[in-house]
Amino acid sequence: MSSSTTSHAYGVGLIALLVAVGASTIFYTGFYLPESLAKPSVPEHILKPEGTLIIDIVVGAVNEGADNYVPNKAVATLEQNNLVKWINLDDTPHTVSPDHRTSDAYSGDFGSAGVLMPGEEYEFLFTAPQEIHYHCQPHPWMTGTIIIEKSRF
Ligand SMILES: [Cu+2]
Repeated sequence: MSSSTTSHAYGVGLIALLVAVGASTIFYTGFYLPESLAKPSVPEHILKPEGTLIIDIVVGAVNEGADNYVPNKAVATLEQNNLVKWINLDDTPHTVSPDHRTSDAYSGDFGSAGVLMPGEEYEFLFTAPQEIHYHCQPHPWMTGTIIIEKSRF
């Protein structure tokens, strides 16, 4: 009698354990994983800033010593103009390439995918403060800095 009670209790314990493992697996794969892989939640004012900061790649930018990215050390403010757009006004293809690989948690890796042909644009939405030094791949003497700052209000 006592031995059958023990094995019965053992069986119930085992079932409870299996149910617990099953439930936590379902929770982990069904709820926790998708949540943790999703993009971070970013305030609406940062996703849709009031304005866009424009950086021109000016005519003659290809020439060493000439102005290239204008403004060259640009400061964008979150919620105001954290959408930044580079426009190639020069008649030569250029890139916007980070000196060191960098990414934004929401927007992903920073940098133009390939060259910007004359007239083309590269746009990036920054969602957190950071400072990036970048350059043009075919013309490494072309360098610029973009700084993203928190809004003061
Ligand atoms: Cu260039």
